[in-house]
Amino acid sequence: MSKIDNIYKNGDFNHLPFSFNEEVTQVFEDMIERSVPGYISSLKITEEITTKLFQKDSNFYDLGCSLGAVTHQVSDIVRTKNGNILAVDNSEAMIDSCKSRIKDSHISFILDDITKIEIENASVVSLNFVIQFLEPSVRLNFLKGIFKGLKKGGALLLSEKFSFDSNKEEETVSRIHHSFKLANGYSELEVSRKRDALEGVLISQSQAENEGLLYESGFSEIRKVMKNLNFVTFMAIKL
Ligand code: GEK
Repeated sequence: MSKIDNIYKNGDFNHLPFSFNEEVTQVFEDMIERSVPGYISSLKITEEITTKLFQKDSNFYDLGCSLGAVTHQVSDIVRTKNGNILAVDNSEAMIDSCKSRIKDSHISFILDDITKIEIENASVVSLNFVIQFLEPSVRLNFLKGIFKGLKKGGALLLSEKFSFDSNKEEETVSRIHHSFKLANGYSELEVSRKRDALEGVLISQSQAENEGLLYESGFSEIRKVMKNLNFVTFMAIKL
Protein backbone atom coordinates (compact mmCIF):
# COMPACT_ATOMS: atom_id res chain seq x y z
CA MET A 1 0.00 0.00 0.00
CA SER A 2 1.48 3.31 -1.13
CA LYS A 3 2.06 6.17 1.31
CA ILE A 4 0.24 9.46 0.75
CA ASP A 5 2.15 11.87 -1.49
CA ASN A 6 3.10 14.86 0.67
CA ILE A 7 6.42 15.56 -1.07
CA TYR A 8 5.58 19.10 -2.16
CA LYS A 9 3.36 19.87 0.83
CA ASN A 10 5.89 20.30 3.59
CA GLY A 11 8.61 22.92 3.42
CA ASP A 12 11.43 20.37 3.37
CA PHE A 13 11.65 19.75 -0.40
CA ASN A 14 14.87 21.02 -1.88
CA HIS A 15 14.02 22.74 -5.19
CA LEU A 16 15.75 19.97 -7.12
CA PRO A 17 14.38 18.88 -10.48
CA PHE A 18 11.91 16.03 -10.16
CA SER A 19 13.51 12.58 -10.08
CA PHE A 20 12.28 9.04 -9.47
CA ASN A 21 14.22 8.67 -6.23
CA GLU A 22 13.46 6.72 -3.02
CA GLU A 23 11.12 9.43 -1.71
CA VAL A 24 9.03 9.41 -4.91
CA THR A 25 9.09 5.60 -5.07
CA GLN A 26 7.46 5.37 -1.64
CA VAL A 27 4.48 7.52 -2.65
CA PHE A 28 4.42 6.80 -6.39
CA GLU A 29 1.15 4.87 -6.57
CA ASP A 30 -0.73 7.63 -4.77
CA MET A 31 1.06 10.33 -6.80
CA ILE A 32 0.25 8.91 -10.25
CA GLU A 33 -3.36 8.04 -9.41
CA ARG A 34 -4.03 11.57 -8.11
CA SER A 35 -2.17 13.32 -10.96
CA VAL A 36 -2.93 11.41 -14.16
CA PRO A 37 -6.57 11.25 -15.25
CA GLY A 38 -7.31 7.83 -16.71
CA TYR A 39 -4.25 6.13 -15.23
CA ILE A 40 -6.21 3.13 -13.89
CA SER A 41 -8.09 2.86 -17.21
CA SER A 42 -4.75 2.79 -19.05
CA LEU A 43 -3.81 -0.32 -17.05
CA LYS A 44 -7.13 -1.99 -17.81
CA ILE A 45 -6.88 -1.17 -21.53
CA THR A 46 -3.37 -2.64 -21.55
CA GLU A 47 -4.81 -5.82 -20.06
CA GLU A 48 -7.59 -6.00 -22.68
CA ILE A 49 -5.20 -5.46 -25.59
CA THR A 50 -2.68 -7.92 -24.17
CA THR A 51 -5.42 -10.56 -23.89
CA LYS A 52 -6.13 -10.09 -27.61
CA LEU A 53 -2.64 -9.63 -29.03
CA PHE A 54 -0.10 -11.36 -26.80
CA GLN A 55 1.45 -14.26 -28.72
CA LYS A 56 2.52 -17.62 -27.31
CA ASP A 57 6.19 -17.94 -26.28
CA SER A 58 6.93 -14.24 -26.81
CA ASN A 59 8.02 -11.30 -24.62
CA PHE A 60 6.02 -8.50 -23.04
CA TYR A 61 8.09 -5.37 -22.36
CA ASP A 62 7.02 -2.98 -19.59
CA LEU A 63 9.38 -0.07 -20.32
CA GLY A 64 9.64 2.55 -17.59
CA CYS A 65 7.88 0.10 -15.30
CA SER A 66 8.07 2.19 -12.07
CA LEU A 67 6.42 -0.04 -9.44
CA GLY A 68 5.33 -2.66 -12.00
CA ALA A 69 1.63 -1.78 -12.24
CA VAL A 70 1.47 -2.78 -15.93
CA THR A 71 3.46 -5.95 -15.25
CA HIS A 72 1.09 -6.90 -12.44
CA GLN A 73 -1.94 -6.27 -14.69
CA VAL A 74 -0.77 -8.59 -17.50
CA SER A 75 1.18 -11.15 -15.52
CA ASP A 76 -1.42 -13.96 -15.62
CA ILE A 77 -2.12 -13.52 -19.35
CA VAL A 78 1.59 -13.71 -20.20
CA ARG A 79 2.19 -16.71 -17.92
CA THR A 80 -0.73 -18.63 -19.47
CA LYS A 81 0.80 -18.13 -22.92
CA ASN A 82 4.23 -19.29 -21.76
CA GLY A 83 5.69 -15.81 -22.25
CA ASN A 84 8.09 -13.62 -20.30
CA ILE A 85 7.81 -10.08 -18.98
CA LEU A 86 10.85 -7.80 -19.11
CA ALA A 87 10.15 -4.80 -16.88
CA VAL A 88 12.80 -2.09 -17.20
CA ASP A 89 13.42 1.15 -15.32
CA ASN A 90 16.51 3.27 -14.68
CA SER A 91 15.42 4.17 -11.16
CA GLU A 92 17.22 1.92 -8.68
CA ALA A 93 14.63 2.65 -5.99
CA MET A 94 11.76 1.59 -8.30
CA ILE A 95 13.46 -1.63 -9.45
CA ASP A 96 14.49 -2.58 -5.89
CA SER A 97 10.90 -2.10 -4.75
CA CYS A 98 9.57 -4.26 -7.64
CA LYS A 99 12.10 -7.01 -6.92
CA SER A 100 11.19 -7.15 -3.25
CA ARG A 101 7.43 -7.30 -3.90
CA ILE A 102 6.96 -9.31 -7.09
CA LYS A 103 8.70 -12.66 -7.41
CA ASP A 104 7.59 -14.73 -10.36
CA SER A 105 9.81 -16.84 -12.60
CA HIS A 106 8.37 -15.38 -15.84
CA ILE A 107 9.10 -11.75 -14.78
CA SER A 108 12.53 -10.08 -14.89
CA PHE A 109 13.01 -6.62 -13.39
CA ILE A 110 15.93 -4.91 -15.08
CA LEU A 111 17.73 -1.76 -13.93
CA ASP A 112 18.67 -0.07 -17.19
CA ASP A 113 18.07 2.82 -19.56
CA ILE A 114 15.21 1.78 -21.85
CA THR A 115 16.95 3.42 -24.82
CA LYS A 116 19.96 1.13 -24.36
CA ILE A 117 18.29 -2.29 -24.32
CA GLU A 118 17.47 -4.47 -27.31
CA ILE A 119 13.83 -5.40 -27.85
CA GLU A 120 13.52 -9.01 -28.98
CA ASN A 121 10.68 -11.44 -29.74
CA ALA A 122 8.10 -8.98 -28.40
CA SER A 123 4.38 -9.19 -29.06
CA VAL A 124 3.29 -6.36 -26.73
CA VAL A 125 5.37 -3.38 -25.57
CA SER A 126 4.02 -0.91 -23.02
CA LEU A 127 5.26 2.66 -22.68
CA ASN A 128 2.83 3.92 -20.07
CA PHE A 129 3.62 7.64 -19.59
CA VAL A 130 7.36 7.22 -20.18
CA ILE A 131 8.74 8.75 -23.38
CA GLN A 132 7.70 12.16 -22.07
CA PHE A 133 10.79 11.77 -19.83
CA LEU A 134 13.16 11.06 -22.75
CA GLU A 135 14.98 13.80 -24.66
CA PRO A 136 12.80 14.47 -27.73
CA SER A 137 15.83 13.94 -30.00
CA VAL A 138 16.21 10.25 -28.98
CA ARG A 139 12.51 9.31 -29.21
CA LEU A 140 12.38 8.35 -32.90
CA ASN A 141 15.37 5.98 -32.85
CA PHE A 142 14.10 4.44 -29.64
CA LEU A 143 10.67 3.75 -31.20
CA LYS A 144 12.33 2.35 -34.32
CA GLY A 145 14.11 -0.18 -32.08
CA ILE A 146 10.77 -1.21 -30.60
CA PHE A 147 9.21 -1.61 -34.06
CA LYS A 148 12.16 -3.78 -35.12
CA GLY A 149 11.87 -6.02 -32.04
CA LEU A 150 8.10 -6.56 -32.36
CA LYS A 151 6.71 -9.64 -34.03
CA LYS A 152 4.17 -9.25 -36.85
CA GLY A 153 0.75 -8.56 -35.38
CA GLY A 154 2.39 -7.21 -32.21
CA ALA A 155 1.49 -3.90 -30.59
CA LEU A 156 3.08 -0.92 -28.93
CA LEU A 157 0.86 0.83 -26.37
CA LEU A 158 1.96 4.41 -25.96
CA SER A 159 0.40 6.60 -23.28
CA GLU A 160 1.60 10.19 -22.98
CA LYS A 161 0.80 13.57 -21.57
CA PHE A 162 0.44 15.78 -24.65
CA SER A 163 0.58 19.48 -25.41
CA PHE A 164 -1.78 21.46 -27.66
CA ASP A 165 -0.78 23.52 -30.69
CA SER A 166 -3.30 26.18 -29.73
CA ASN A 167 -2.45 28.22 -26.60
CA LYS A 168 -6.12 28.72 -25.93
CA GLU A 169 -6.86 24.99 -25.88
CA GLU A 170 -3.71 24.35 -23.81
CA GLU A 171 -4.89 26.88 -21.21
CA THR A 172 -8.45 25.55 -21.03
CA VAL A 173 -7.47 21.90 -20.66
CA SER A 174 -4.56 22.64 -18.29
CA ARG A 175 -6.97 24.54 -16.08
CA ILE A 176 -9.26 21.52 -15.89
CA HIS A 177 -6.26 19.25 -15.17
CA HIS A 178 -5.28 21.68 -12.41
CA SER A 179 -8.77 21.39 -10.86
CA PHE A 180 -8.55 17.60 -11.16
CA LYS A 181 -5.41 17.65 -8.97
CA LEU A 182 -6.98 20.05 -6.44
CA ALA A 183 -10.07 17.81 -6.27
CA ASN A 184 -7.72 14.91 -5.50
CA GLY A 185 -6.42 16.71 -2.42
CA TYR A 186 -3.34 18.58 -3.66
CA SER A 187 -3.04 22.25 -2.69
CA GLU A 188 -2.32 25.12 -5.11
CA LEU A 189 1.19 25.32 -3.62
CA GLU A 190 1.89 21.60 -4.09
CA VAL A 191 0.72 21.72 -7.71
CA SER A 192 2.84 24.75 -8.49
CA ARG A 193 5.98 23.34 -6.76
CA LYS A 194 5.62 20.05 -8.66
CA ARG A 195 5.12 21.94 -11.95
CA ASP A 196 8.38 23.83 -11.33
CA ALA A 197 10.23 20.61 -10.45
CA LEU A 198 9.01 18.94 -13.68
CA GLU A 199 10.16 21.86 -15.86
CA GLY A 200 12.58 20.46 -18.45
CA VAL A 201 12.15 16.93 -17.03
CA LEU A 202 8.74 16.08 -18.51
CA ILE A 203 8.69 17.31 -22.11
CA SER A 204 5.35 16.67 -23.76
CA GLN A 205 4.69 16.78 -27.47
CA SER A 206 1.44 17.20 -29.38
CA GLN A 207 -0.78 14.29 -30.37
CA ALA A 208 0.21 14.84 -34.00
CA GLU A 209 3.92 14.75 -33.09
CA ASN A 210 3.46 11.50 -31.15
CA GLU A 211 1.47 9.94 -34.00
CA GLY A 212 4.08 11.18 -36.47
CA LEU A 213 6.84 9.46 -34.47
CA LEU A 214 4.88 6.20 -34.53
CA TYR A 215 4.36 6.37 -38.32
CA GLU A 216 8.01 7.28 -38.89
CA SER A 217 9.15 4.35 -36.75
CA GLY A 218 7.37 1.97 -39.13
CA PHE A 219 3.89 1.49 -37.67
CA SER A 220 1.11 1.84 -40.22
CA GLU A 221 -1.95 1.02 -38.12
CA ILE A 222 -2.30 3.51 -35.27
CA ARG A 223 -5.44 3.84 -33.18
CA LYS A 224 -6.18 6.31 -30.41
CA VAL A 225 -7.71 4.05 -27.77
CA MET A 226 -8.09 6.54 -24.90
CA LYS A 227 -7.96 10.27 -24.22
CA ASN A 228 -8.51 12.08 -20.93
CA LEU A 229 -7.88 15.84 -20.89
CA ASN A 230 -4.21 16.18 -21.91
CA PHE A 231 -3.35 12.45 -21.71
CA VAL A 232 -3.66 10.07 -24.65
CA THR A 233 -3.10 6.36 -25.37
CA PHE A 234 -2.23 5.06 -28.83
CA MET A 235 -2.17 1.43 -29.92
CA ALA A 236 0.28 0.96 -32.80
CA ILE A 237 0.26 -2.39 -34.59
CA LYS A 238 3.11 -3.89 -36.60
CA LEU A 239 1.38 -5.33 -39.67
C1 GEK B 1 3.08 2.76 -14.73
N1 GEK B 1 4.73 2.86 -16.55
O1 GEK B 1 2.86 2.71 -13.51
N2 GEK B 1 15.10 4.45 -18.87
C2 GEK B 1 14.38 3.71 -17.99
N3 GEK B 1 13.36 4.21 -17.26
C3 GEK B 1 13.06 5.51 -17.41
C4 GEK B 1 13.79 6.35 -18.28
C5 GEK B 1 14.84 5.77 -19.03
N4 GEK B 1 15.58 6.47 -19.90
N5 GEK B 1 13.28 7.61 -18.21
C6 GEK B 1 12.26 7.55 -17.31
N6 GEK B 1 12.14 6.29 -16.82
C7 GEK B 1 4.46 3.24 -15.16
C8 GEK B 1 4.57 4.71 -14.93
S1 GEK B 1 6.39 6.78 -14.70
C9 GEK B 1 5.29 7.97 -15.31
C10 GEK B 1 5.80 5.32 -15.53
C11 GEK B 1 5.11 9.17 -14.47
C12 GEK B 1 11.17 5.79 -15.85
C13 GEK B 1 11.16 6.54 -14.53
O2 GEK B 1 12.19 6.11 -13.67
C14 GEK B 1 9.75 6.24 -14.01
O3 GEK B 1 9.74 5.13 -13.16
C15 GEK B 1 8.94 5.99 -15.27
O4 GEK B 1 9.87 5.97 -16.36
C16 GEK B 1 7.87 7.04 -15.57
O5 GEK B 1 2.26 2.47 -15.61
O6 GEK B 1 5.70 9.28 -13.38
O7 GEK B 1 4.34 10.07 -14.97
